[in-house]
Amino acid sequence: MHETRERWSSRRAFILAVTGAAVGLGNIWRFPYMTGENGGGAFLLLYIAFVLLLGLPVMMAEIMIGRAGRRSPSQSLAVLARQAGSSEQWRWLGLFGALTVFCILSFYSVVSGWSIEYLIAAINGNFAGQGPAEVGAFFEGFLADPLRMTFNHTLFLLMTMTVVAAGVSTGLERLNNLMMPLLYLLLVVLAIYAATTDGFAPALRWLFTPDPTAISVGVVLNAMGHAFFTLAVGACALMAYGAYMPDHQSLPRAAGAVAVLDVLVALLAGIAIFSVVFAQGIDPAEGPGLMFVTLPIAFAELPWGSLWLGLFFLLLLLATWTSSINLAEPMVAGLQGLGLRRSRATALIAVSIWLVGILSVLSFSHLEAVHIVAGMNFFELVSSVPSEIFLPIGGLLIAVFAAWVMPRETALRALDAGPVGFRVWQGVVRWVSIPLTALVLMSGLI
Ligand code: TYR
Repeated sequence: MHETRERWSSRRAFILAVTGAAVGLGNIWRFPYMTGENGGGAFLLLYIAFVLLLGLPVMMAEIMIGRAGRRSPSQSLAVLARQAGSSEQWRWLGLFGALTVFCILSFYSVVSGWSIEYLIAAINGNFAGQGPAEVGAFFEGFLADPLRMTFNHTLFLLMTMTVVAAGVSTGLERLNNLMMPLLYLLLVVLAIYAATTDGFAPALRWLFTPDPTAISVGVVLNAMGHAFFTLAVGACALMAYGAYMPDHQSLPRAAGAVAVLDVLVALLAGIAIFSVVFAQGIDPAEGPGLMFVTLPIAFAELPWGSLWLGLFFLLLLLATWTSSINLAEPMVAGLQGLGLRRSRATALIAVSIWLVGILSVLSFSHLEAVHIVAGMNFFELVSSVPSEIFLPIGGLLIAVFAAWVMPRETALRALDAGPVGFRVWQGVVRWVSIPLTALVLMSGLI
């Protein structure tokens, strides 16, 4: 396949697109419940350290490869490897990325479907004046209803695949322009509301005073996986977006902006959610339901609560939409690289993801007690192993390729940060990101 000529229309459009991929369930749903399950402040500290030391430099590596190759991830890797006199087998890394995003999207679509349910319930005013018990019961009732969940999963997947089939950059740009600022605004409103509750002070204490005794190998592994997940790094999906990056744009600046915007969303969501947790005496380690039982309670206490809540789930839905489009893109680009038409490739991926997603749907009812490995049911498995193990492995290989294999001149040009910027980036990736990821992965696997 030849180089793609498609480009994001501006530097801002590129930053918005990558932020769209990064900001999603990871920030608003996964971050709070992972923090709750992994001991609060200690997890937050580790997660931020990993974002800075691993996520950000590897994000640059990943986008850089796409930008230098200007093809689908596998093809970019193969072409650049050939240029460097290395093995074209590097193309398999693109395939491994596709496997990773496949697993992630299969559960991501299901959980995003939960937002659809909540959006409708909010508009109908179902949560008005309700406390933790009623909101919890609503959530339980919904989880026990595989048909409703399948319906939402189907709807969400259709939304995603319609945009993907049309080609990513056009539709997505307009969507991002509108949604991102609104999402921030709403999160700030929520955080301000949180500051007026009794739970605010304990929430800040829980989030910002790390307890070193809470740190274990598992917590470190989870924090590292989450840093990759939240930045959408490690599955070659950003590589696919890098292929459309305009020519004159500093990559470190763009990636830095994305990381700041991404962490900010997580922090705002965390502050809002944990304020409710502590004000209402909810268990922080509640698990994947944490956001879905806390936020309706918070909004119910605001004037015009149902309206705010509906708006919030609408924005969350849009945020997860832009992420899932990014998740689907490398698979579709990959199949297209094999000669399939874009529409066919999209349909094939959509049907496969839908089918596997059903297993996640059933993990909350019929298959709840069916443990696949290590006591995890299907949903628990796909929502943890691909993020915590596959993304770091992919990220590690991407980093090795960019910092050790790619020809220096090509890499220098693709980073677009001058010789000094390049040396700093390369030094950090070679001597910090790669060894650290390998070390954490190994201790986790042992
Ligand atoms: N970053 C997204 C989120 O936080 C999830 C994601 C992961 C998106 C990997 C894309 C990707 O390639 O919700």
